[in-house]
Amino acid sequence: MQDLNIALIGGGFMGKAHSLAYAALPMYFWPAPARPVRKVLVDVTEELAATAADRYGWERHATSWQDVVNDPDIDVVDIATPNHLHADIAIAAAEAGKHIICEKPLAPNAGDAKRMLDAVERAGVVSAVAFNYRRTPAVALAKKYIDEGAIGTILNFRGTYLQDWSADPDSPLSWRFQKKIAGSGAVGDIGSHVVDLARYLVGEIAEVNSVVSTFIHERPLQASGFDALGAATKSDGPRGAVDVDDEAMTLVKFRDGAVGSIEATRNAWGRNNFITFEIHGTEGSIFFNYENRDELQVAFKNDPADRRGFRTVYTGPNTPYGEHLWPIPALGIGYGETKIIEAYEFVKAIAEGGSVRPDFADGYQTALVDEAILESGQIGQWVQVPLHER
Ligand code: NAI
Ligand code: SOE
Repeated sequence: MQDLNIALIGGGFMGKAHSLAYAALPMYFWPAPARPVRKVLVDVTEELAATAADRYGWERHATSWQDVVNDPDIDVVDIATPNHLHADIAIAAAEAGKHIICEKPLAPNAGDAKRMLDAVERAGVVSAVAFNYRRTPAVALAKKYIDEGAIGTILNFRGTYLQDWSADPDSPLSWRFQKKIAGSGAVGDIGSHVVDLARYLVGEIAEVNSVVSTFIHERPLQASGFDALGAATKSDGPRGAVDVDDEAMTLVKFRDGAVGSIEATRNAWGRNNFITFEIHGTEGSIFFNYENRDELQVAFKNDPADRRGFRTVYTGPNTPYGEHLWPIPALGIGYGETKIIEAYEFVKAIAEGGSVRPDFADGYQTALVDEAILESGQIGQWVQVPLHER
């Protein structure tokens, strides 16, 4: 089995998730397409890098991503830093001939995303953007039903991503609330996941009409660089300005005629990781809620009239990826499994000399949709989304 030497840049929340995925990949997918070797983890200080490398099982640690992406021993660069660093790291890694997986959003803006796409295309390396919710088995099952025509022609997509980790104005001004680092707020951070699901399940978005709001205008300054996701609230001390959105409601028109809506907010008390979609087709409907991620709800027009209605299908060994996961439906799929499947698809593409979706072209197209949402929010009108032809 071929070894793939990985360099992970960023040892925070996603550093942990990606480390887990590389360690677990061969336990789930056996024989593995290649064996990911956790070679080097990079973070900003010696202490952060050493601790994360030790905790997450990396052979060594470093504090300069520049040195690491040029290391001939490294095959893959995995970018798990805040958004403003994605472009510089990815472009340098592509120029050094490394395969790249980059966390979402691909970049803080579409211009940077395009530069990243150009770099990987020039270098001919495999690229992936980490929209991992596509990898939830129930979402893959929804895609299978749609591709098989089980719900007919899609008419309507209604998607949400609702969270409350930052609904408290006393939660800190982490990098996610700073435009120069994040690019945008709820739009790029969580709305982008729903845009990815909409593109995956329905197709390309042609136009958007959005209301984009910021309800919490300032937050307590925080000392450390990583984002504790609302965990370190502080009611006294200096505050700084939030210069990104925290809520966006969007009407969408898809290129093939379907319509829909996408809602993203960080102010939804009681909602945690409330990623949902309901899709209506001419032959039936599908509903998914990530908070119950083992389940897909389906309703079919051709069911007998006295039995028609939503029913629940639990994912398991007979649904996508199931043979590699757990032997009985509803044992429980978690966030970790979505990342393991994501890592598997990426590693398989490298081992087979192929490609994987979502790739940097997908990340760029999603960034174009995000940018149109932000522009529509500013001008209060429908905005057309440019289409990047693959
Ligand atoms: P975090 O704040 O938990 O961790 C970021 C890490 O990057 C920190 O350890 C920080 O010290 C490190 N870092 C910062 N500058 C660096 C540099 N120059 N070199 C090396 N390391 C550096 O952030 P989190 O939540 O892990 O987010 C990272 C990325 O992952 C973001 O792009 C975010 O949008 C994305 N993300 C994606 C998720 C998903 O579900 N796909 C979930 C959470 C985050
Ligand atoms: C915070 O909103 C966050 O960590 C996002 O950055 C991730 O993309 C999402 O999947 C979980 O929530």
